[in-house]
Amino acid sequence: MEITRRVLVATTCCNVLRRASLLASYAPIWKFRRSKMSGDNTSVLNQNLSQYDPELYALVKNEKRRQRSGLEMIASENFTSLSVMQCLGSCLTNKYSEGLPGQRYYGGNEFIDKIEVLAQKRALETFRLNPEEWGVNVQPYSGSPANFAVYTALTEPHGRIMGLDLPDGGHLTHGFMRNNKRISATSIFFESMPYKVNPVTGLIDYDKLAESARLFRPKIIIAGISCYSRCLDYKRFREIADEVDALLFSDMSHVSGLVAANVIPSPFEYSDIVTTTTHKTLRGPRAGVIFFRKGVKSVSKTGEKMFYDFENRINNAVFPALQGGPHNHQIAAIAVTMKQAASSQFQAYQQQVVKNAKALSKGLQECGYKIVTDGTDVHLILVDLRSVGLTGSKAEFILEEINIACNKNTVPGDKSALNPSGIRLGTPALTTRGFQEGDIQKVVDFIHKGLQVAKEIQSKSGPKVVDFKSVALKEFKEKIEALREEVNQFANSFPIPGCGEI
Ligand code: DSN
Repeated sequence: MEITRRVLVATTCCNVLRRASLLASYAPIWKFRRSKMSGDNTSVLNQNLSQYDPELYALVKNEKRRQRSGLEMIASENFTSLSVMQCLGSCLTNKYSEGLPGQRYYGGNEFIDKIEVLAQKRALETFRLNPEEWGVNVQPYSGSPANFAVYTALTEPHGRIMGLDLPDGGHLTHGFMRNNKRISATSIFFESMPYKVNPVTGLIDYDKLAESARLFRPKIIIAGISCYSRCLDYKRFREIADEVDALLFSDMSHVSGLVAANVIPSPFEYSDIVTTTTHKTLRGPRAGVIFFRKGVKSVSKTGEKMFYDFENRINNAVFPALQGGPHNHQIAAIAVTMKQAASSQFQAYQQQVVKNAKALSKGLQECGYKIVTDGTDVHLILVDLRSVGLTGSKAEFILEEINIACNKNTVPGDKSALNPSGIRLGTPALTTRGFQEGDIQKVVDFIHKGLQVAKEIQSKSGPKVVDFKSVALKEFKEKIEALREEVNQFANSFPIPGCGEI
């Protein structure tokens, strides 16, 4: 017995020793694998961007410097928060989760499901929607895929859609085509007939829209803008849609932050479907969201209930029809954004965005510039430069030279989209940095000084943009540099949120 026990102990010890020496012989391989694959701080995969790729790091740093030392006035841009950026740079980017929460095609989605459900819940709460009446899909990669999913879901190929024409302030994805050339996929795959603004007032001509809709009989009417400074009349859109038996689809991308904060009228009361990007006034990640009506649509005289059938159609259009795996880092960032957008600070921010846009409009009018529609209700203005003999391209160029970022834009009545007569200016990004009306007056001064220089240059160069740029860079270099320095100093005195290490 004793012998047997000794033999057993000896054998076990031998086995342990043999295993230990075997393990020891593998150790270098493991070490190599660990350092190669993960976990080890010396591994390439764990290096900071600054260490691993100084070339790219320097470019990102330069972009950060540009954002901080300039005045960001592109109406569709904003500075998002640190929490949003942390979601975007998180491990969530590693995960595949095709399908919807609870019905995925991949395992390991316990937490991803919770994140997506949280984003959905908060999205509905932020826009004060009853979950019995509205559903939401938070998976679209951005605004264009969201809008394309809506058409895919709600109409057949070549189905008819009507949106505001791009040169009149609409968006590419509202069916843009030009001179019989189909530019946007939304006009390639669907039949598009645009509606217009009144060329004198710059306001949407709802009577003409109604007239065209009666003839065209669209399946979908789109209430949405990319450059329009007045609130949309959603009630009127609904009446027109009902008259021709069309669906009303509102794309509130530009104004969704203002809607969340209850600063302008909401499209939800009158719309069947609402989309938004989440990175404009809403100040979140670059992503898209689709809201759709659900539940009881109507009850017949005999008490029979009719139900909306958008939910499956929209969800299936997003995945599997158009997209693959959702971008879970974006979805988490949407959840954070919706939490922020429901706060009282966010409401105060949006009120200031509009106050600043009004101050910008008034200040430029006082300097002699014509503002389309004579003002604004929202976060942007459209400056008609015909009043001062300049074009949008020249203004955009000179303002960029002095570190004010904006974009050239068509104004009502423009013949060419390639040589537009206006610039679009927005206040969301500046307001995020803490600008108030007094600061906006300073911005007005900079813009006016820049455009005065542009006029001087033009009087020497003549009308061609190429000559204008050449004269500007050769003969007005010092004047431009001095003005740029003033802008830099002013801009640098305001903080930018959301920028971590880089
Ligand atoms: N490109 C955006 C804008 O500037 O309005 C819309 O997608």
